[in-house]
Amino acid sequence: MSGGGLRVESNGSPAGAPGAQVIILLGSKSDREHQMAIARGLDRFGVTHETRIASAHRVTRYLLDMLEGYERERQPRVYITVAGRSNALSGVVDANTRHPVIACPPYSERFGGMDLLSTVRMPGGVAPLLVLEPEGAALAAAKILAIGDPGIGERIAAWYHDFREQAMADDRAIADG
Ligand code: RP5
Repeated sequence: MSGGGLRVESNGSPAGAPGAQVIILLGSKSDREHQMAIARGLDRFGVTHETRIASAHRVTRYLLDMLEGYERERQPRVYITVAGRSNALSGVVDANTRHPVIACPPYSERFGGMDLLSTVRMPGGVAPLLVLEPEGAALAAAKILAIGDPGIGERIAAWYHDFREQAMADDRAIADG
């Protein structure tokens, strides 16, 4: 366990490039529901994933130690960061890794949805991608890892095939009354 953190899930899937992996990083265990939707999306494409909890505000040093441990490893990785309210996590992780970071903050309608602004603007040299839907974040991460892993790419292509078939079937069903 890198950094000695609480590891809440690892699907241990054998699929994917040797070692290709998504790390889902949560700011709090209260982000678990969002995390589960991301995990389901990654499972759909056979992408190995692991979940950790490390708030950038509350346990900064702990988070940096955790990232340092991951950075020492050579495997292809994408981070998906999930933190609400004031999202320091996505920017701090992005500034401390060579891997792509996808920010996927949990839904919040409080304060007119203002929390989202903390993920939209970043300082120079800090560039987490932003995907708001958990299934979309999983798909984006899978596509990034598919660059080095044709198996993931094939599963994505198969999923798109079924997705389009369903969309056309919906049209036929409504046209046939
Ligand atoms: C952030 O604020 C968490 O990532 C979560 O989305 C939200 C609420 O956190 P807690 O109330 O569980 O600390 O810190």
